[in-house]
Amino acid sequence: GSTNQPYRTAYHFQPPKNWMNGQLGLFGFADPNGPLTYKGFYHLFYQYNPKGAVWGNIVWAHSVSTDLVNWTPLDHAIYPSQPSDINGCWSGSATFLPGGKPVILYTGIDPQNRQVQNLAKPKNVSDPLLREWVKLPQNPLMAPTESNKINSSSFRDPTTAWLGHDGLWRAIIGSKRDRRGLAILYRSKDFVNWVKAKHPLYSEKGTGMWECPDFFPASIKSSSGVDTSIDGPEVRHVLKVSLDDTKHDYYVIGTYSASKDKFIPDKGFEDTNSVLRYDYGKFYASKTFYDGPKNRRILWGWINESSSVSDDITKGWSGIQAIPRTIVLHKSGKQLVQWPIVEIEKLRTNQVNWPSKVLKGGSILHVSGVSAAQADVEVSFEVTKFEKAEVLDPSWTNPQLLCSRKEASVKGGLGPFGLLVFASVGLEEYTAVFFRIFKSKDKYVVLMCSDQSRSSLNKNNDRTTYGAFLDVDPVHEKLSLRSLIDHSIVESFGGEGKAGISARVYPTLAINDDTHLYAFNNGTSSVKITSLRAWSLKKAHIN
Ligand code: DQQ
Repeated sequence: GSTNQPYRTAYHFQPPKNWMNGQLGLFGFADPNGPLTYKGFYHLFYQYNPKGAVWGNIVWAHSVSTDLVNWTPLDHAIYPSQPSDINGCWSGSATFLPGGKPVILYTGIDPQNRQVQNLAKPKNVSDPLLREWVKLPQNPLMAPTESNKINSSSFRDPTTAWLGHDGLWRAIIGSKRDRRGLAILYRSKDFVNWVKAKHPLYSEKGTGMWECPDFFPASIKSSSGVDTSIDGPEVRHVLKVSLDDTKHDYYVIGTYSASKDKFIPDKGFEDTNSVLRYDYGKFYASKTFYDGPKNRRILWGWINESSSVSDDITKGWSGIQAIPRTIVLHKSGKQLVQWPIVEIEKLRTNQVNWPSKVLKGGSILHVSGVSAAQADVEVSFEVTKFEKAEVLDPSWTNPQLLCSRKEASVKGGLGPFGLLVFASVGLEEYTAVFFRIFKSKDKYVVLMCSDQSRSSLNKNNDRTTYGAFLDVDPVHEKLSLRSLIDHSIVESFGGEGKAGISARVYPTLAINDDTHLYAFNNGTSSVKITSLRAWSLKKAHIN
């Protein structure tokens, strides 16, 4: 219940408790694997430890949904059963074969602890729940050998495959050689016999191991999603990798050269410092899938805890999934834009609607009428007094460092202004999600921060502050912020989805009904709230 489990979420995906093994609901889970839609159901498979709240004993757990909000658990879909996966069933992806039959490529850990790639097929394709999966006797289909020089402890997480005009399927697998991250490319005519290509699809020196790569097209014309095999002048391609070293997901936009079977990043992305992130807080091992019936591409990401391992074991669970996000290419072609799936809005209730109001420098306004531990807030700001903006020092290139240097408590000219979420009534605890506007040579720069430094009186949590630069021109555009708040998580979107920041927090006072929400401005000059809408969110039925 919510009294002894104040951090359990109400509408984020979490696995069912495993009471059967007699432990106190111990489980842990991670990467979303092979999400797909089939015969009216969404399927989420995820890395799951049936035996504890820490990583280990990995199987593919399985839940289904008709709306991506409410979820029903099923039996584990894939678990160790043959030599090629006897030591673990790690991440992978689903692909639809012609005729609409799904198959799963996943990494297995073999008796020598080598990482190899396996194929599983539904036992019964007429079962919309896809409950049982059978593994190919030919597994593994891809393995490290003496001659292919693949590093057997760095060869994992096959992507959804795409079909070329030559009739060959392609999939990439994350890897590294020394410190060079690799997207190793394999091709196949029949999805069973896979041949390694001479060159990787893409590689980058100095980046370390690439986990959970994702490679997909995005339309330059519309906000509709496109299926993974679509190619041509109307799409750009996106390559995402999860860097094992930093535990962040990075993406690059570019061109897929089908003739060379290579990915060529756009100008501006060549430099490793210019790559973008889906989320500048906690968000890892993410994966997209094409939702055909709704014609959109959806991004799933795993968000782990910021609490100590012993706290995770005490509460008996670890890890949640971010709210699925629709992703589209921004019209500039320079970045992706993401937004929580529209279905989450059906949980909204008790709308609060503010008329436009001035938020004076130094003020804090209570947003009353919502259950602030379980809420959705959208706020837009208008800024006029640009002469008050602080000058951006050219050495301030790292937004996360800048946010931690200039936390919410540090008074500025234009900002900090934004929301205090998970706030206790005496403000002993709060998490601040806010903007600051700086003046640089010829433009204004918007910094977006999520400051966890005062989030909990329990200092035993990771309270790192996160930040991102937001590509919004505050002179001509409104500055918007949306935050999804759910007991121990706040997922924030700035600039209508141009930047996301997700944070896990564990307040001790600001829990359940003692949680409050405020709008604040700790700058010297006032800003205007042009609109603020907030809702309580109902609990979803999850597992
Ligand atoms: N988690 C899986 C791996 C993957 C990693 C193992 C990413 O396949 O590389 O549980 O979090």
